[in-house]
Amino acid sequence: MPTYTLTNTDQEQDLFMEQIAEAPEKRARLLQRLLGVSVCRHLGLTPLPIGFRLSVVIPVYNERKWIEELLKRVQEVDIPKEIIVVDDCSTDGTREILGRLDGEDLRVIYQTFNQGKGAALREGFKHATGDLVIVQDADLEYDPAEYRGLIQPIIDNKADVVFGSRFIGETHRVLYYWHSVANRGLTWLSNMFTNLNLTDMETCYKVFRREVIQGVDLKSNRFGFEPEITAKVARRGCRIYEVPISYAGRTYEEGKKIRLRDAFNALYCIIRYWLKD
Ligand SMILES: Nc1nc2c(ncn2[C@@H]2O[C@H](COP(=O)(O)OP(=O)(O)O)[C@@H](O)[C@H]2O)c(=O)[nH]1
Ligand SMILES: [Mg+2]
Repeated sequence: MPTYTLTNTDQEQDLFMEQIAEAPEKRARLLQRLLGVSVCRHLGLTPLPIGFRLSVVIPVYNERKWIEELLKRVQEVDIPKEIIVVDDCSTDGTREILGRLDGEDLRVIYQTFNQGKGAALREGFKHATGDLVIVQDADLEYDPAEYRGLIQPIIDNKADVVFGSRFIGETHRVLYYWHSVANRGLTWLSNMFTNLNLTDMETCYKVFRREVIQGVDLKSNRFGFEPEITAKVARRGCRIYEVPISYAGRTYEEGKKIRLRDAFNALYCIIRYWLKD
């Protein structure tokens, strides 16, 4: 590799930058030398273990408007990864878009009938082969650019599971008041039963060591997945961390699907999975 000095010609500098850009581990090492190890750790720029891979599992139901842009944003994330999309029998043209995008780093699994987010995730988790597994909704409410921060506590071997919290200080869209009340209420109730001090149980961004998520027997087919997995990782004594994330909430006109009855179902699941694994 050519050395980089201020007197290099423009072409030499471009060549150097190209070579660095092609090799993420070289880039991480160069940044460590420039900025120092502790600054890089603080910024989440520590090199990933050699051969590391993240599995991104995306449940999709009628997300024609967002799916393409979302997948582009996931693909742009500079982490070695596999993308597993589970289409839950969409009827709005999403399937056709996915059929076109299915490829090397992106696998699409088609459910034969609509079963819900939980069932789609269960199917996706079965196919995951990465070291870690992250859940990604198929809209643009959550930002894939935040994966690096989310996986860091597990990379540092401090955690087995990480929840991204929308309520501890990142940028968020100001939207439905009663949703935030319901979210806080459900998190509070879940915490009472699990004895965890989470601030956002219902968050989409949950990261697991692959052995953890493939080792639990998940039952909820719809949005009950969130309280169920929370109860199950708590019961297993997993080390859980929370990381602040941003949130660009969408409106029902923009495609939001969660309803009041899902809040009641979450309530039921909190108690059900506290009583019985
Ligand atoms: N597989 C599946 N996914 C669903 C269903 N309903 C919603 N989703 C997906 O679950 C995710 C969350 O849905 P969303 O309406 O944004 O709810 P919220 O963000 O949790 O309030 C999105 O990716 C949806 O496409 C469903 O019936 N089946
Ligand atoms: Mg959403």
